[in-house]
Amino acid sequence: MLEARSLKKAVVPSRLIEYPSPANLQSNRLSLHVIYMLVTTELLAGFMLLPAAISTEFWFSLPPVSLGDSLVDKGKDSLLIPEQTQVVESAMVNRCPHRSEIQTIVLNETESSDCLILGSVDSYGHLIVSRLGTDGKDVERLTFSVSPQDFGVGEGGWAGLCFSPSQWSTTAVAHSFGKTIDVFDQDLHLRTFRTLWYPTAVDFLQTGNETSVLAVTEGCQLSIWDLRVNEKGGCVQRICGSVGDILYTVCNSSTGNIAVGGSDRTMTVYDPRRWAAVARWVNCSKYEITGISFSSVDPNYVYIQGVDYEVFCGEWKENKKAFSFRGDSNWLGFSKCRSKDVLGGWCDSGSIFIADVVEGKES
Ligand SMILES: *[C@@H]1O[C@H](CO)[C@@H](O)[C@H](O)[C@H]1NC(C)=O
Ligand SMILES: *[C@@H]1O[C@H](CO)[C@@H](O)[C@H](O)[C@H]1NC(C)=O
Ligand SMILES: *[C@@H]1O[C@H](CO)[C@@H](O)[C@H](O)[C@H]1NC(C)=O
Ligand SMILES: CC(=O)N[C@H]1CO[C@H](CO)[C@@H](O)[C@@H]1O
Repeated sequence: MLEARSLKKAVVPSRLIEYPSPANLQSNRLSLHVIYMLVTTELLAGFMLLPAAISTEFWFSLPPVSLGDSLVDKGKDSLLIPEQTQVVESAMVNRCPHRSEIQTIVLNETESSDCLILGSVDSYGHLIVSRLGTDGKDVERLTFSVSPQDFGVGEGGWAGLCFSPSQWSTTAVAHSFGKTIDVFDQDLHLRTFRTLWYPTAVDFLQTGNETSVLAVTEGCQLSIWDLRVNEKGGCVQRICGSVGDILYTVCNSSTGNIAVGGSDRTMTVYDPRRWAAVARWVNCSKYEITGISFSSVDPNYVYIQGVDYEVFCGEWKENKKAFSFRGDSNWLGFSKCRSKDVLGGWCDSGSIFIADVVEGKES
């Protein structure tokens, strides 16, 4: 059983981000990195990045959370009640010269513990990857920047980005308007996959020790692409959902399952060995689903984020909700740490929410 150990709310000073721009429905515009520090008691410090008005990114640090036994207060229907805290430090990340609205930002760890890789992509598909110190300070200037393949033509729109789990320098960039997924090794263009519909989400999958496979949601379909395959433009699988619905999110679990969700408010989990649905959680969210992440603590649990400002955690096989929390206005960005159950959301109002979830005591 999972339990929330803390839920904190902090307000981004409005002088920093005066009028946050909304980006697209499913844009992923918050990235979270958490550092565990050992002092006398164990402490947890949060760290996040959000893009502001258009094209700059900000870095925030929150006060450490003590990892004591105290659990979060809960209201009706296991709705967690946030505890107010304050941003202790903030800075502008000054080297992401995007010229249009940032759509996705991703932070990834590197071999060295004091350095992170920051990737960002804007609405024209312009990708910038740079290094960032874990203290938010510059370690090095820009690492590399790649202009979209169709530079100068086309229109802006949603764009997504993911790093290969085995090699951070391998990056996939999805550009909605161009109906393309471009794969790069640093700034070297490796391949373009052409989707049938506007892509809405992209994620690398790991099948065994292979990491050349990508999952993409496009329209009502989940499509799977393999860098090693030439036939059919690299598309190795297409799974059709109900026509007319739009999928907005795809993610994989440590057990290999793949989950998708979207406008029909339903989450479907597939087994990639048979491409059969192993679970469906119909109408689980009140509004359209724009984000799903499997728990890193227990892969039987997922976190589902909807267009309103709710996020809930539940057991996907049992279709059973465990707890939820809410932002105080629409999410502008939401993400879960890659390897820990720490979730962060950024709201239109300027509030940020951070939840820390652990394995509960009773089972
Ligand atoms: C996975 O790695 C092992 C050992 O490195 C190798 O023998 C095997 O062929 C790899 N499998 C695939 C599918 O590449
Ligand atoms: C995806 O699956 C691989 C292994 O199958 C795992 O290492 C990785 O952490 C998974 N990603 C997520 C977000 O759980
Ligand atoms: C899910 O919601 C739709 C309406 O959006 C409704 O028609 C359908 O019956 C619901 N299904 C279940 C299983 O609740
Ligand atoms: C999402 C992602 O690419 N995560 C990677 C971040 O970096 C570490 C170490 O280099 C990898 O192990 C992760 O898979």
